[in-house]
Amino acid sequence: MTTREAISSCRICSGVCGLRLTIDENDKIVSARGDKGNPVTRGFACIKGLHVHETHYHPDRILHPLKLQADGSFKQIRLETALDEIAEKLQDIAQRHGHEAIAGFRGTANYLNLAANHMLPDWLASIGSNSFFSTMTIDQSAKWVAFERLGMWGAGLDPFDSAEVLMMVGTNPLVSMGTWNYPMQDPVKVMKEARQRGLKLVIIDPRRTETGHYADVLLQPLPGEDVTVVAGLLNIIFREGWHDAGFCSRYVNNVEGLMQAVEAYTPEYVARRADVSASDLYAAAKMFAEPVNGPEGMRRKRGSAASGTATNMGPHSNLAEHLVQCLNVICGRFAEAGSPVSNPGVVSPKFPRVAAVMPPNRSWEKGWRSRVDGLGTIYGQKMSGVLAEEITTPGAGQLRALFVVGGNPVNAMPDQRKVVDALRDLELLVTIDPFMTNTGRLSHYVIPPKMMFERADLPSRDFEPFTTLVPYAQYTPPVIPVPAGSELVDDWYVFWSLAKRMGKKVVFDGVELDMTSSPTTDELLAIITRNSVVPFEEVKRYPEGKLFDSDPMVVQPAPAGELARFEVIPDDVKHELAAVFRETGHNEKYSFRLSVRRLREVHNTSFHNNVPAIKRAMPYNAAYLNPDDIADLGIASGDRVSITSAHGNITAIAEADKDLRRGVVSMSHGWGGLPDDPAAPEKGTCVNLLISSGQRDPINGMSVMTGVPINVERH
Ligand SMILES: Nc1nc2c(c(=O)[nH]1)N[C@H]1C(S)=C(S)[C@@H](COP(=O)(O)OP(=O)(O)OC[C@H]3O[C@@H](n4cnc5c(=O)[nH]c(N)nc54)[C@H](O)[C@@H]3O)O[C@H]1N2
Ligand SMILES: Nc1nc2c(c(=O)[nH]1)N[C@H]1C(S)=C(S)[C@@H](COP(=O)(O)OP(=O)(O)OC[C@H]3O[C@@H](n4cnc5c(=O)[nH]c(N)nc54)[C@H](O)[C@@H]3O)O[C@H]1N2
Ligand code: SF4
Ligand SMILES: [Mo]
Repeated sequence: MTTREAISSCRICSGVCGLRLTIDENDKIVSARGDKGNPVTRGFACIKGLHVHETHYHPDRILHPLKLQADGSFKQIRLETALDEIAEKLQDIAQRHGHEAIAGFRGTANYLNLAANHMLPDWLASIGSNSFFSTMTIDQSAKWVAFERLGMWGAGLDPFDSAEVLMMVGTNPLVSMGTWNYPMQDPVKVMKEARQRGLKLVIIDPRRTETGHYADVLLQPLPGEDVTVVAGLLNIIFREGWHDAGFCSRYVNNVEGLMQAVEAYTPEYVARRADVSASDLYAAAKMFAEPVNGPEGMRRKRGSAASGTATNMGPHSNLAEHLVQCLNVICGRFAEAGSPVSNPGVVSPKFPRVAAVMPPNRSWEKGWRSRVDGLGTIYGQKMSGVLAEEITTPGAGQLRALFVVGGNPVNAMPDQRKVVDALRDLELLVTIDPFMTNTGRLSHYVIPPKMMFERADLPSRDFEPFTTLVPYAQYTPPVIPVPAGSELVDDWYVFWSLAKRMGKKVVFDGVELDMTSSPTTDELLAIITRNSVVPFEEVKRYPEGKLFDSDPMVVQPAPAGELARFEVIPDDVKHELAAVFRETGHNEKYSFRLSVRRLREVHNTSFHNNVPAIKRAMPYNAAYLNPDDIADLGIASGDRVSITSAHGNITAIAEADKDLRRGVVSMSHGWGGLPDDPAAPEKGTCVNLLISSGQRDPINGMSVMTGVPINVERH
């Protein structure tokens, strides 16, 4: 059989691994391997990327738009007919409830789909709706809150290349490719190389993770205690005088206030509450913060602290993130004037990196306020944590129509029952997804998009400074046609064509689109990159991916005059920190805590059913427990257990994990069926039935998803 080879990239996660695809004479991808020639991903690819092509051919893939029928079944419908009907319904809803009643929800598959990623919010703006939601506000929006309360360093964290120490809290980049102070591409080799040059690691995680195996100091606290643990670290650093007093006096307001606020968080208090040893806590603080003796005397150590999802999902998640960032602030762990910028940009525009504080902004305190919890917006987004109430609470802005793009909120959102009831209450739910997800099952229309290898793409422009630490990009043209006889759509087209039908003009990334004839994906990508450091046409010349020789760039000194300062202890932070101290910590009624985690084999709600090799390797989301806890419960790996929180109950399959500390059930999200049609635990369980949406954060509406008190017993 004649075959051809094509180069592309996996766009499931920020790893953006270069792939070499073998394609047969029928244009079918028959195998994939990591592209060893790729200058950044160097052959690395995980099981998902090596099999993602199989999902293109899976019999469950939806190949034609579907419309819900009165009897609950779905019937094929022509795309343009579906769009006509949807546009008509939208006009009707807008007339009765205003345009704000029309909402969009961005799931993870919309981030690495550049044209679609920009189109969704721009479409909402074009129809006059501010109802834009994304997974960010059930994920790491605590980082946005921290930047906006504390301030942000214009030149970014201390560069990874020169880091002597990294602290990672509640994150596992060797599996997730999702840590903000660590390269997201080819993470295992990068770790080995960095360790060889002497990088030290402090890891704070209840589980000795794949990343934790490289730790010099590993703290395994109870989940949900990141505020306690990090306040304890700050306490030790201040007491030992390891903070950078010079940096603090120049760039930080009221460092004394922070010192006082963490005074109560003594190593003994932290040890008792978070169940870590006081001496390990001291060792962690020392390794991160103790200055080193250089040729010119004592100098600050280089390298930064960062958190992942867990810190941003525990109790007091915004406070926890704020304190993690305070570690960087008080130790001055930011790129200095004159230091080289490792990625001056490829698809993003050239912008100066300035060694100065960008002042706090607190955008949620300004502008639009929701009738739900009085929440505001952050970076133009409404809070997904209250999406359900935004649908069910009457009043101005009540949502009546929702577009779900590249996400599956029914399995991803806290408090599954509430989310499902709310989605059922909508007048119009449209899901754009290649598969019939549980969200799709509740939808009035399901529109199947082209999949990864069938469309042109570029990596994210706006996240480039965070996700790509070197000047690298890969333009991926479509490498296979869509399946014969199918009617599929580019995600972005749905919105362009609805705007056209509604008589609206889309201003796409600041450029007004021609609404008479449809643009191409390349034309949209060209708009997004019109000011890029490397011209789009140049990037396109390297579909195999390229590390560009960009002009060297250095961090600029701060401008003269009055400088903004970090606000390390604003009143709300101070009060919350004092309130956490007064909490008792342990809830006597519950003997375990639920802990979030990700699984290498799957991506959130995806890849549970459509790849045989993955189904064999990871058939369900087990409830991982320490082997001693398994023994104490009188159960064995593979037994069913019943898990109960104050909010709900689930049945799961127990599995021993010697890397997990005691007293914790570590379980991944995204699995299971609908509440009234649950899957057997051998096919996966929805942990979000355990998560209450009752105790939400007052700024970003986040629920507590890790450190949740639970009981476990044999089923
Ligand atoms: N393979 C794979 N990769 C993924 C994903 C996936 O589903 N699968 N999802 C992607 C997405 S959407 C995201 S946002 C990123 C997230 O990327 P990460 O934030 O790195 O996510 P995790 O790998 O779950 O790491 C969280 C770690 O926190 C630990 N933990 C749990 N509770 C606590 C706690 O209270 N405190 C502390 N200190 N640690 C705790 C867990 O044991 C776990 O090791 O990953 C992305 N990459
Ligand atoms: N309890 C608990 N809940 C959590 C978390 C947790 O740790 N614990 N983590 C949270 C986090 S960090 C996140 S990000 C969310 C994730 O929540 P979601 O984003 O809702 O979940 P995903 O599975 O990532 O959704 C991806 C969807 O996109 C579809 N898809 C694939 N390719 C394409 C495409 O080309 N176009 C379109 N339109 N669709 C495509 C897939 O079939 C899948 O249905 O879950 C959150 N929920
Ligand atoms: S899912 Fe795996 S192969 Fe795909 S980009 Fe992420 S790490 Fe790479
Ligand atoms: Mo996420």
